Amino acid sequence: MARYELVKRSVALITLTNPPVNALSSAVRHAIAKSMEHALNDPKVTAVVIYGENGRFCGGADIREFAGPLRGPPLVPLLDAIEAGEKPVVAAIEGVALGGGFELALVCHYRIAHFKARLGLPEVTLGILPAAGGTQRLPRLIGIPAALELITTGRHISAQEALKLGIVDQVTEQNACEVAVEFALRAVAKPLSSRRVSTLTTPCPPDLDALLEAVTMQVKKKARGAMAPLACVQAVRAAATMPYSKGIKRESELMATLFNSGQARALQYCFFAQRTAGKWTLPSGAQWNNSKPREIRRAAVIGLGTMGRGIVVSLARVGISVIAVESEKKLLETGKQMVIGMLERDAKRQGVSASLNLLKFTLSLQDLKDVDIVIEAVFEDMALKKHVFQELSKVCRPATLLCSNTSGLDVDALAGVTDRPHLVVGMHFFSPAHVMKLLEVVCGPRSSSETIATAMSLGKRMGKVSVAVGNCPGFVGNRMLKPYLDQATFLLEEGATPEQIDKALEDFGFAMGVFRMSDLAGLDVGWRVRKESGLTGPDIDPKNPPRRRQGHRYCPIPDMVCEQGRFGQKTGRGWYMYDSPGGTNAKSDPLIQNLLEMYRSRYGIQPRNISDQEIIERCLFALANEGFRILEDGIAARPEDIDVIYLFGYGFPRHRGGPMFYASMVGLERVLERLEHYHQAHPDVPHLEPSPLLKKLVACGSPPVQNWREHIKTMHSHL
Ligand code: 3H9
Repeated sequence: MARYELVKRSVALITLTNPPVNALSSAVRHAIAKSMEHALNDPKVTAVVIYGENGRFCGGADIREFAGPLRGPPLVPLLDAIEAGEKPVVAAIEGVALGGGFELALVCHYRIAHFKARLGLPEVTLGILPAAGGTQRLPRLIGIPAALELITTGRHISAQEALKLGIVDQVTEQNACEVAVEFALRAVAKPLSSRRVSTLTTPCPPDLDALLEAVTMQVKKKARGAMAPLACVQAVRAAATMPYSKGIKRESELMATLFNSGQARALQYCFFAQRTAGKWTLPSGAQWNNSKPREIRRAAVIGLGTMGRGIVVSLARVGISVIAVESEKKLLETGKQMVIGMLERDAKRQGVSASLNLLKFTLSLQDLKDVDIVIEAVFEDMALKKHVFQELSKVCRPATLLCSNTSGLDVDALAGVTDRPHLVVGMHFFSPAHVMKLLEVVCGPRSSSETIATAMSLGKRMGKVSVAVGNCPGFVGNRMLKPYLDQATFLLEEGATPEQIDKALEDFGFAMGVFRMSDLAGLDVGWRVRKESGLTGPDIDPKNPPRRRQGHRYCPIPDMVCEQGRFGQKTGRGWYMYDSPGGTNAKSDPLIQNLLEMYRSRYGIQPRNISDQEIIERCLFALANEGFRILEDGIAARPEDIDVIYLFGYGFPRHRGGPMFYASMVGLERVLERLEHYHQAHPDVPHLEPSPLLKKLVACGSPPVQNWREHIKTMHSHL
C-alpha cells in the first residue's frame, strides 16, 4: 500500500501503491504512518519524498470506505504529524492530487508538480468538505477568495495555475519524483517553520464580512438546496477568524453534519453510478470489457439543425474529421457558418487555432463513401429517416456504422431498411449536443457488440457520459418524461399554475421546472409527436370526450397552447412570455392564466389548492414508477443507468441522486403507498398504477438501490 525505500543514501521515498488512483484507504493510511515513523526515526534519513505509483499522486480518501465505520488511523492526526516533523517532506505530484491527496500534499513542506498534473478539492461534489485540514490550510496558503472558489466548486486546476496561486513550489516537465528528491536534498539545511501551512496567518481582505456574505449568496443560489457548498463557506470563514486548532474543530463538526446526510450518500452514489453506467452487458455475454471498439477517424453527420451542428462540433473537438451533409444550399451555408462560429469561439477561449481543416460541408451523400461512421440527425420523421438509411446503405462502404440521433423512434426499424442491421445503433444526443454530457446509446436487437462498443467509446472520446439502453419508444429518458409531463399538466387542470409547479420542482433542486424546460426545448416537438400518435389534430373523432384519449385521461391544454402559435422561447411565448423570440427571461403571462380559468370553467373543474408536496410526489413518483417499468422491461440494465440519464440529460438535482435513488431514499414502501393513493384518486391514469417491480421490491423488504439488480435479473432484457 506504500513502498518505503532509501534513495540517494539519505532520502526516504514513500510511494503510495494502491491502484487505480492510490486512494487513502485504511491500509494506505496505516502504511504512510509506519513509513513516516520509520523515516523520522532513522538517523540516516535527512528528508522525505512522497510519491504515487503509476504516475498518480493520490485521488483522495477511499470513497468506498465511507459506507462503513472508520478503520485504521484517522487522516487528520496523521497529516498533522507529517507537517510537524523535523525533516523536510516534499510531495512529488504526478497525475492527480485530489481531495485527501491534495490535503496530503498541503502538509508536505514543499510541493513539486509535473506540468500535466491536476490538483483540486472535489469533496463538495461528494456532499462533504475537505476535512483533513483542507479548508483550514488552503486559505492560509492562497488567501480567502481563491480558496473559497476552489473549495466551494471542487474545480480541478492545472499545475501551472497551482504555481501561480502559490500552491506548488515548482512545475517540472521531467520525472516529478526525481526532481523532488533533488529538491529534498537541497531543502535539508533550510528552516521548516515557515513551511508549515497550518501555522501561517490567513491573509484576509479588509472587507472579509462583505466578501463572505456575497459568496454565501452566490453559492446558495447555485447550490439549489445542496448543503455542502454552504458548509464549505462556513469552514473557510473559520480559517479566516479562528486559530488553526479551533478552525480544524469547526471543520470536523461541519463534516460530521454533512457526512451522515442523505445528500452525501446521494452524491457518492452518483460518483459510482456515473462510472458503472459505462459498463454495459448484453444477454449474449458480450460486454464493455470483452468487446473491442473500432477506431473512428472519419465521421459524417447528416442534417445541420441544432442537433447536427452540436454533434459536428463535438466530433471535431476531439480531432475526428467530419463531413457534414445538408439537403439544401441555404441550410448548408447557415449550418456551416454556425459550426465554424462555435469552433472559433472554442478555439479563442483555449487560445489555440480552430480545427476547421477537419470539416467538409456537402450537399451530396456520395461524399460519404469512405467514412467510418455516419450519424443521422435529420428531422424526427420515420419515413424521412428510413429514406436516409436506405440511401446510406447504397452509398457507404459495407463496414460503415450507421447511427441515428433519433430521440425515440424505433432503431430496429431503421436497421431493417439497411443492408447491415448489425452495424446500426442509436446515438441519442441531448440538445445542445456540444454542451450536454449525456449520450443514450440505443442498442437494437440486431446491433452487434462491436457496434455498441464503438458508439460507447466514441461517446466517451467526445467527453460524454454514455449509457447503453434498449430500443423502445422514447428509450429511457424520453419514455420516463411522458408520465412526468402528464402529471404536471393534470395538476394544471386541477388548479395549479405553471409558476407554482415550476417553483416546487426548482425548490426540489431541478435546474428548471417542467414548464420552463418545455419552453426551452420547444413545445411544437411534443405537439407533432402527439399528432402523429393520434392524440390530437384534425383527425380526432369529434365524438371523442375531449379529456380522454385511447381509454385514458388526456390533458389537451398543451395542444391549446400550441394552437395559439406559442411554441416556447423561440417564439417569445409559451407557458411563459419572453421579452422577444429567443429570449430567456420567463415572465408570467396573464393569457395563460385566462386560458386555464376558461378551460376549468368549460369543463366544470373546481380548482383546488395543491400543495408542493403533492406536486413533487405526483411528478416524481410517476417518473420513478416508469423507471421501475423500464427496469422490468430490460430497457435499462440497472437503476444507476436511469439515474445517470436523468442527472446528465434532464437536470435532476445531483444531491438527490436521480429518480430511482430518490425513490429509495424516500422509502419504497412510502412511494408505493402514495402511488396507490394517487392511482385510486385518478384510476384513468395508468402511469400512477404502481409497477410490479416496485411491489416486488417492497415485498422483498425494500433492498438498497445497489441490490435491485438481483430482483430484476430473471426478467427479460433488451440489452
Ligand atoms: C476525500 O478525499 C475526503 C478528504 O477530504 C478527507 C476526509 C477525512 N476512492 O474516475 P475513474 C475508482 S473525498 C475510491 O474511472 P479516471 C473509481 O470508482 C475523495 N475509488 O478514472 C473507478 O473504479 P472502477 C476526494 C476511487 O482516470 C476507478 O477508481 N477525491 C476513487 O477517469 C477509476 O476511476 C475525489 O473526489 C476514490 N477516491 O479519473 C476524486 N477515485 O474502475 C475522485 C476513483 O471500479 N476520483 N476511484 O469503476 C476522480 O475524480 C477520478 O477517479 C480521477 C481519475 C480524476 C482520480
